[in-house]
Amino acid sequence: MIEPQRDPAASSCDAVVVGAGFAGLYLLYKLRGLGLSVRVYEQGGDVGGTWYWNRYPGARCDVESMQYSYSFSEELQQEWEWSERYAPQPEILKYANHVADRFDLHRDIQLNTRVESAAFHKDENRWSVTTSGGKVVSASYLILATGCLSNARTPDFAGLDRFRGATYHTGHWPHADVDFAGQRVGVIGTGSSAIQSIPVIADQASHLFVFQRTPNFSVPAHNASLTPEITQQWKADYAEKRRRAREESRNGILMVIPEKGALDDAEEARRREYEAGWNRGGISFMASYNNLLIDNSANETACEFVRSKIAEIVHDPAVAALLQPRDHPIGSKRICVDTDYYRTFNRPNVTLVDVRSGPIEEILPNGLRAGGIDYELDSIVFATGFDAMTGSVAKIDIRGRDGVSLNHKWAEGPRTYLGLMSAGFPNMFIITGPGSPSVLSNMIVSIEQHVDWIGDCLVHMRQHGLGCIEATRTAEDDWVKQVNNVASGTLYPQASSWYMGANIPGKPRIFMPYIGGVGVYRQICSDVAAKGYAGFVMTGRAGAATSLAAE
Ligand code: N01
Repeated sequence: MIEPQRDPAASSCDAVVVGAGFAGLYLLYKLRGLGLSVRVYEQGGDVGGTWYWNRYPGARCDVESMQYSYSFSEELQQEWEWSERYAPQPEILKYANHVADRFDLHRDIQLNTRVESAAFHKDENRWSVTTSGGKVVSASYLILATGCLSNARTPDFAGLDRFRGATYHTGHWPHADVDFAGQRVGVIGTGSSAIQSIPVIADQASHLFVFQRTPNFSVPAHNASLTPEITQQWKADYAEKRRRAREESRNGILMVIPEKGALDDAEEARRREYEAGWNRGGISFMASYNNLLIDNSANETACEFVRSKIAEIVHDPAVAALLQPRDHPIGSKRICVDTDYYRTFNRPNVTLVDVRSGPIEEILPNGLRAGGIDYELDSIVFATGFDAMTGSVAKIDIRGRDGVSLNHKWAEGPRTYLGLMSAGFPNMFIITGPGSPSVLSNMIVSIEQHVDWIGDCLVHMRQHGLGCIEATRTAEDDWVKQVNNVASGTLYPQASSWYMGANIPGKPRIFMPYIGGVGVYRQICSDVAAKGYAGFVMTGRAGAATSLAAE
């Protein structure tokens, strides 16, 4: 393939960052602090990424607020006040905006602008980046901060364009208020987004039909206001708590995991343990024992407990049976965290429709047909998920060394070294990319680790007068093997999940995130750096960056 020519008139900077979510914001802060000129392009109308798009009713984070926040600035973490144990979407978006204002980030962020393509020029060690406005920018580094769950996916239902009512996707929710009062609403899907929105929509709609193909395990959030005492407990010891979450936890979230497995306890004691986890609320339910994600028999005890809870809560035994997951180990798909999800099915205005036994056949002008039955609907909410981890990267036409396309290279599944770089794509970094803990962790912890590592790496290159870094094929092959090996020792690959790419027809089935834990992963990355960036080749002279020309 022929390498495209660089436009000599293109404006220049040291780094182009794609995306102004939590990763893009911290990247800009960090790299600017290192003296680099940075341009951030964001397709949305504001900063915040996930929290800009996912503004569906009931949207909130399933990681507790005191932990789902940046740790890079002591002043920031001391001054910001979270209102609830699990922050609602508007508050997280406000936080993202606060960070952008507080650190004067807006001036280097261009909103409403997609990066359409990027091509590497090996003679100059620079990327040419083309935006949706047709502008071409030249940069030494291209950093993809595009998010793991940012490419919302609506299945290709027949008749979709004929529907006369309103349609919504939870991951692409409108910014104007949506009022379902008096409407017959259909929600398709029962993942985390649906499970959060269904109780709220049921409160508004005259009737809600939930179209479920696969039931999911969900545990109660027990959300509540954050008292000043709890906030203070965190803030008094924030640095140490953050350190432990970063270095000692598996998923970047502080939780206590007992040193025993589920089968080490007799039945009654086990039930008490699960009951305590259920009453505590949130994803720490999976920390009730240390072997729930590696031992099928142990896992089944937790599955059975949650199924028994569903049977207790849901009055109609047939509906309860439909809501009880039986096709995957609990936690092998992201466990959901809800407020009143199962109870919602006791409402007279809510109907659960099993589209496993009677699939959705087509969308009709006034509703949809599933299993031969017509359901009249005024609005349809697609809670049908995302082309996860690779979807947003794939939308950019990225050409690396010798014009090779990243989509071509990743056709059989993503290949990276440490989830940070892909061989053949020099000077291109991915934040929380496939092959890193990313979606299996507290995203902000993983984002900060990647940004800090990249910052150190670029300083190292500057100090040594180097202009080009690239992962070697050997290091990448070894890492891909390691990622697969670690995953195969767990129950995760047993589920048809978006972690495996299983929700996208034709997508290769590969377990994409690194499951060894954030502490272990951080150590591996630090060791690589300490060994002179082992597995990377650093060459070349730094391409001279000029400051951005006026745009
Ligand atoms: O998407 P999903 P999501 N016909 O892919 C169904 C994070 N998140 O947006 O399982 C009928 O989980 C599909 O059914 P099936 C979190 O990491 C976090 O809910 O494929 N149904 C499934 O039920 C989460 O895991 C938070 O059989 C169809 C649903 O659509 C991730 O985002 C909140 C269908 C998709 O579920 C994604 O969650 C929200 C079809 N043709 C999200 N196609 C918090 O922090 C798909 N489905 C709390």
